[in-house]
Amino acid sequence: MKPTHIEHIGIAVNSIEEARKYYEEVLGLECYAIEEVEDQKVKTAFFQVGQTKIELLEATSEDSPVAKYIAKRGQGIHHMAFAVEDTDQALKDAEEKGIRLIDKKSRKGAENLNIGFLHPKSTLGVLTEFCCK
Ligand code: CMX
Repeated sequence: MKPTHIEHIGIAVNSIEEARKYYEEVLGLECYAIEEVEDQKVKTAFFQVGQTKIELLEATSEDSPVAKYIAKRGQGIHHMAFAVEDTDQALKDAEEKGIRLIDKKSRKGAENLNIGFLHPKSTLGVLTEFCCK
């Protein structure tokens, strides 16, 4: 398993409608998609920056991981996602190296990617995602 690039950086925000103004009006980026991921209890908004995307994350319910994150730490960088060839294989490789998994198997995330998370307590405090098409 060797990540090819950073696929996206997830940023927890209180409101996409409010937060997108900074990305659009100050950074001059274009929001090319807004999508709700029911399974993850988030609404997402995407901005492309080279090979990498910025993914704004707004909680859609009080028990959303993003709502819990903001309640504890405030708005900010929530996770980093690496593009890998095969998410299930990458999860397996990480587990074999002693990393605690959140997802034993990949699931469908935004943009129909196959995603899987590693636990931040096992990855130096950075919630880490693998994803592939
Ligand atoms: N980054 C770093 N640390 C985090 C974190 C994050 N995003 N979220 C939680 N933590 C830390 C907490 O600060 C806490 O640490 P302390 O015990 O030192 O206080 C610890 O992890 C446990 O956190 P918690 O608030 O008790 O929350 P849970 O254990 O219930 O859940 C986690 C934490 C990471 C397992 C959960 O948020 C999760 O499963 N995340 C993966 C799914 C997800 O985040 N989906 C949203 C985005 C999906 C998308 O991009 O489509």
